[in-house]
Amino acid sequence: MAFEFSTDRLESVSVFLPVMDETDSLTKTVEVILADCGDTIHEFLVVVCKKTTPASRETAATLRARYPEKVKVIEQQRPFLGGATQDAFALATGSHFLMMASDLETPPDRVKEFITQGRQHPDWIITGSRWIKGGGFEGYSKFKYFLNFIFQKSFSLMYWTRLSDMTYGFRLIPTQLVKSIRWEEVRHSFLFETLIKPLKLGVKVSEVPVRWKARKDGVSNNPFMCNFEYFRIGLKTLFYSRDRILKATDPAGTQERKP
Ligand SMILES: Nc1nc2c(ncn2[C@@H]2O[C@H](COP(=O)(O)OP(=O)(O)O)[C@@H](O)[C@H]2O)c(=O)[nH]1
Ligand SMILES: [Mg+2]
Repeated sequence: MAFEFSTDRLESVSVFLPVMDETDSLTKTVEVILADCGDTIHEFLVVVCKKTTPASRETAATLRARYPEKVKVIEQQRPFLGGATQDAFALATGSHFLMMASDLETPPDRVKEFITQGRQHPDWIITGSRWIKGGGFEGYSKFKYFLNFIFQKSFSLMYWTRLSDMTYGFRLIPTQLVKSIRWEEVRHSFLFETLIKPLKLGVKVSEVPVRWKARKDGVSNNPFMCNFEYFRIGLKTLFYSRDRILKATDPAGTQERKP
């Protein structure tokens, strides 16, 4: 039986923007999204950490001053990209949560398409795919392209799904769902975890084609060796029960139980 939750409308979106060394690309991301679908955007959760550069912090502060009712700048508490996302999950108040990056590798002009599909299927996950028709890679290393292909094929077989891209961190998820799940990963492998755990719960997922283009602003913060963590969470989750995936709640359903 699929996990039941009561998101029956896309009312507003909380946009997650993690920042390390981005400046102009962060500004462009916010501007494009506001121009295309500003009415639906409830908030931008800009998450900064100790390693975020002074120039990026300044860019975030400028955006906050320009759009004080929309932009929130958050000091991250949990470590790495997965930790930054989990911090934002806890604070999000829109009906839906949009995971993306601020380096333009998650092109902001595609956000409107995610929202259109999210309105049609408010209780589904809408996820970006670089592997379906209309999507693609530009400036991705040949080696990573090959590994990514093998990884996607292997895990789509294991999870028995037609999904073509389970690791791209460009994804619209009902906020109620992200707050119900017990998350584990803190690095980039978290991007994969946010798809496979809902899949195991029976949540439906649809794909939006996206052309991925290598960033010009700043550099990647995903050490190659961390790619192995994707296998760990992918294999573990395959054997999880629904109770292992969901957070435990008290009988009134208002408080989390401590592990
Ligand atoms: N706040 C925060 N942002 C991060 C962290 N790691 C990565 N990011 C941001 O998350 C986005 C995706 O990370 P990136 O390093 O480009 O990963 P890649 O595209 O998979 O190589 C970028 O906008 C980064 O600036 C982190 O530990 N904390
Ligand atoms: Mg990137």
